[in-house]
Amino acid sequence: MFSTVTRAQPKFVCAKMATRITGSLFGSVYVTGLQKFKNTFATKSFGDAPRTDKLTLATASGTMSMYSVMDANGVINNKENEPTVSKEDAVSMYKNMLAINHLDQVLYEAQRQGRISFYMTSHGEEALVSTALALDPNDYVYTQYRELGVFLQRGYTIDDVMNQCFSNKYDPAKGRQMPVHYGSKKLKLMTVSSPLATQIPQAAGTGYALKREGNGNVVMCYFGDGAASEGDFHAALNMAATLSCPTIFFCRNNGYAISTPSTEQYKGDGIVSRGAGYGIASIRVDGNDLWALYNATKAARDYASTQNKPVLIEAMTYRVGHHSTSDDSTSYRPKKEAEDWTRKDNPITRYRRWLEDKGWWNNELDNQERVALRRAVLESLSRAEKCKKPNINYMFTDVYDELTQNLKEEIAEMQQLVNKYPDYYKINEHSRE
Ligand SMILES: Cc1ncc(C[n+]2csc(CCOP(=O)(O)OP(=O)(O)O)c2C)c(N)n1
Ligand SMILES: [Mg+2]
Repeated sequence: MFSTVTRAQPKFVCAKMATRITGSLFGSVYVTGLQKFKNTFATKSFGDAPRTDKLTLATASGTMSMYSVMDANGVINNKENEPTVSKEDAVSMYKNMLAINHLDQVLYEAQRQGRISFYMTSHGEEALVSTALALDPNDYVYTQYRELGVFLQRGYTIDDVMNQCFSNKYDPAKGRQMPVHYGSKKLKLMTVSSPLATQIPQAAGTGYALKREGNGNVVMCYFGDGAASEGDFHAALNMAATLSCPTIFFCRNNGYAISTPSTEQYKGDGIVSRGAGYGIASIRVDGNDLWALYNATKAARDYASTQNKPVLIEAMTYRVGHHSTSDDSTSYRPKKEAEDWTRKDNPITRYRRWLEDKGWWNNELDNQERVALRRAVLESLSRAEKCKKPNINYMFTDVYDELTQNLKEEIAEMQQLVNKYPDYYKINEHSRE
């Protein structure tokens, strides 16, 4: 379909073409469907390895199948795989997918107008909302930055998004983070951190702590195909496997890491094949198929929670937008590529067709929702923009429980300076609270 940039993992590998990994390095590994998380390794220890007199430099070959539930028209392939969720939950996911689009549009433009400093869209990866629904509210979640849908589905509001992006006095990060670095203690959503992959070992550690607590809660950790090339990814998977941590490692393989296509990112069978090397149950999923993501996450959650073991999920999707407001993707991929994905495999239209077939959605509701969302997003932006900035003293707080003597002196010095040049430092724009 895309001649210029071929992905290492063609998204829609024909079922007949897709083969299992049977290379002797891997033994026979993994998962073909729900409730079938298997992890059978030929080699448990050196002593157990079967002997051979054949000298072979083995390589794993083949492509792991991609679990899917719905076709491009939103029709369920096998009715047994259709999840049972309430109408309320099903509709809330669709509304959140639309909300992502509206927030992305408005905030992208706001950055272009110089009203916020930076933005990253989640275009094309909206189906992720269902992974949030599949978790328990008490599970812990680590994200990378392109998981706005997960935040919304867990209860992060449009106002929360705006307050964070505008770094105003209601921003929970108190103005200390770039836009899109969301976080919520209440919703157990760890704050996004800019250095790639740092969240992955943290999630392994949190999984270990949850196991010790023994409440059956798990950790969900999202990251990109590019982040999976960091050493932290490998350290985290090994740690989670050896320490038996109930952590779900969720890779959004969207075909690019800024301008680096997946074809240049790795040479194996994507990210999922790495799970086998660490002894981790793994599954590849169609990342634009909302129900496949839901089922896979639910099964992974059950497995992690009951077995106290990690799981690796690789979701195949496509980054439709530019990497960020600092990027112009037309310089490294044809514009048509993104347009084709939006037209031929759009997670929102796929899911909308399912909802309509169910009789839970229609054109009229769709139009109403879009108008309401547009208004809600614009009103929220205008409120957030008018709000005062955080108190400047927040530059010094929250590192130590109590301010140290030298920090107190620095605050006093700063106060003197800003009082002397109030216009230069625009001190009236900051809250005194
Ligand atoms: C340690 C580190 N190296 C490099 C970067 C710069 N950087 C930011 S995002 C990114 C690409 C990440 O791609 P991927 O993990 O595939 O996520 P995607 O943007 O595709 O969602 C890079 C290289 C960084 N933030 N941190
Ligand atoms: Mg990527």
